[in-house]
Amino acid sequence: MAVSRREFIAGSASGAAGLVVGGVLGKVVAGDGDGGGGGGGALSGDVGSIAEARGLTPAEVVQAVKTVVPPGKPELDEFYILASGGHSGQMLVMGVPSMKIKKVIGVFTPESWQGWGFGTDSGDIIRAGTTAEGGPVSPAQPTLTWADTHHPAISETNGEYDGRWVYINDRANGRIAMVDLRDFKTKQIYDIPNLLSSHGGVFVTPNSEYVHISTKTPTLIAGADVATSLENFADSYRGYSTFLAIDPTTGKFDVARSFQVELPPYTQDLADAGKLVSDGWVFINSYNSEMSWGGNMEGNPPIEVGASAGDYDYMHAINWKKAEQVVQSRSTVINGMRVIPLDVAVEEGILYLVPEPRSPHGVDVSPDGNYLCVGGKLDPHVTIYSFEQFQAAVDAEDFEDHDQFGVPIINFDSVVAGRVEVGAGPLHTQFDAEGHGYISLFIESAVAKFSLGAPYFEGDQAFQLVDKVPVHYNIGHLVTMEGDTTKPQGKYLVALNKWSIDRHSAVGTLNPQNFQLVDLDGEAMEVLSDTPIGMAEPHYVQAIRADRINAWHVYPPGTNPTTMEPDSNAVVQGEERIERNGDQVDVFMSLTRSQFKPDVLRLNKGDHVTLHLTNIESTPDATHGFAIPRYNISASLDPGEYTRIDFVADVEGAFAMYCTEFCSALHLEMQGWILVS
Ligand code: CUK
Ligand code: CUA
Repeated sequence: MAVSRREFIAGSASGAAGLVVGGVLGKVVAGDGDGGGGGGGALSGDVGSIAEARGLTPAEVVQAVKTVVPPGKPELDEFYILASGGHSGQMLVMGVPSMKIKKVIGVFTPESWQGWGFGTDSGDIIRAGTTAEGGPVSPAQPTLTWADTHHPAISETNGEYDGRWVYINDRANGRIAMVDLRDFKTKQIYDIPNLLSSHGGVFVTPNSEYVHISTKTPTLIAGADVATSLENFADSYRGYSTFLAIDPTTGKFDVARSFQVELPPYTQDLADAGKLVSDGWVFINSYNSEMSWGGNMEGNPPIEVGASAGDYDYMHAINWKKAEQVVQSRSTVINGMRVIPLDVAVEEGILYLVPEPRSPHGVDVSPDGNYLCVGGKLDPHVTIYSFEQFQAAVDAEDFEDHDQFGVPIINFDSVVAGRVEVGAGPLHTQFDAEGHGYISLFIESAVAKFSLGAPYFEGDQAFQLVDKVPVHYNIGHLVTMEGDTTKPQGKYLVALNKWSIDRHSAVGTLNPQNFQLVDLDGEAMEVLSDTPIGMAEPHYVQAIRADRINAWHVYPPGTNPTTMEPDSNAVVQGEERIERNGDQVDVFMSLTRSQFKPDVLRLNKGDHVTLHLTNIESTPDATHGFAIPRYNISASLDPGEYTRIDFVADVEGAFAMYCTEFCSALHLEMQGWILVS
């Protein structure tokens, strides 16, 4: 609702709006305010006139002031969020509170503007992510070039984000990638053995010992009869919890030190690492403990019905510190990965099940490590378990039963610390430093704030619904700033909404996802802004304090981003050359403003060509592109960067190579000729 300038100023006398408007608008222009009403008026004058002309309320002006990052003040974005790019296969980098997208990182999918996967050695990273044993691929399409990224996980030191690396999974194909936050580029993609798909089981342990990733739909066991496997589900399928060891210097996966724990063939879903008191454990939700497999045209209920038949599913609690020792002596190797069999995991006290209300989705561990908050999609409560009670129940063997695979089921009543009725369709929980949880309510389209128990809140203050704010619409994940670490920062919350009817300008029959920024500092939660995400469907995001990121501005001269080391084939100015050896041609080329050197390549048809390209600039942002028309080759080299391109000159003609970045006044002249004759 728009207000007149007079109302605007009068109405702003109370609350934060009054402070800002009163202060900033000290010099309100005299006049009756008729001049600017409606659209199309020139936006001049003071804040009040402009707000009036644009039909903004005082509250909306305050919201804008809280989120604006004016030109030249990037430091006002106090946080980065690293968001999955959904089925684009990429990752997004955004700022908070501006909510502006700063970068799209090419991960699993070729991304032409970055030269990611278009002829450079980055293609080797994408190809390597397709070829692990156990990763079924079509001989006709040996390289997977799409993915469904879901859950980013930032590396941690002592339970806090350390800003070094971020991992992200491919829900579709059960793969994982590692991105280095020095240059925000992907370094490794790994196709995990025994995982056909994955979902939310991605997180890093508190000192980045491991990144965890688990199966979503369970995997067919080698040797099981495919045709009858669904009817014999319990014997034919298994889940796997994977602990991928992280190399402490490079952040890459150390497969030799990695291992898996075999799980029952339920559908393992979201997961989180224990921390502080619960460090050494991980917790994984599951649904479909009914092992329903569909067959709705074969006389069976659809999976959605079959998987919701029971009243409870099971949270899996895995003692990874114990598993790390047991794997040395009691594992089998399946498809190149050490696996602790299910019966060994039970015998050794590595795996326990905890009943949880049916169709659970998120499990999130509180900053002190003691509370495990579970949202059940079909239950209006958040169920809050205590790790200390869980530990006592394990020690006392306080089991209510065992499942059909022999896994002990902890007595539900012994481990529940509290339940809070929060609303319809609770999914994921994040935290602040004061002992509140914030849970997304998918069906209700809202965020509910609730209190945890001791040491944060005691007596009738504990486990209470505190506040609720509507969001638009159908919220999935949400994130508070560093809200899944031991040191949450509070301040803001971002709601990741799946639907956005009437929230953005019409862009055809598919609406964008809608990120909403929520202010957590006031008495009540308040939505500050809507941001359309013009690609795919981000699932999870993590938010990290900007001052924890130590990104490079330029590469040390000749750096190969795939190794982050200077490359022996990089050139310095004056050493550019072409070396021919039979039909192998090596070109050592420099790129600088505004020329390629050499700028003419004379090739014979059929030559095997290796281009060693080095951007010899040291000026930040002096990036050059390198593209060859019709050869499907595109590279992008940041200052100091080396990259390699291999191709066969199998098409005759004159091809005009050019730079794809407008790098200088003579950028258009940054071109050259490749003659294939
Ligand atoms: S999931 Cu819960 S809303 Cu992939 Cu983490 Cu999307
Ligand atoms: Cu280099 Cu344009």
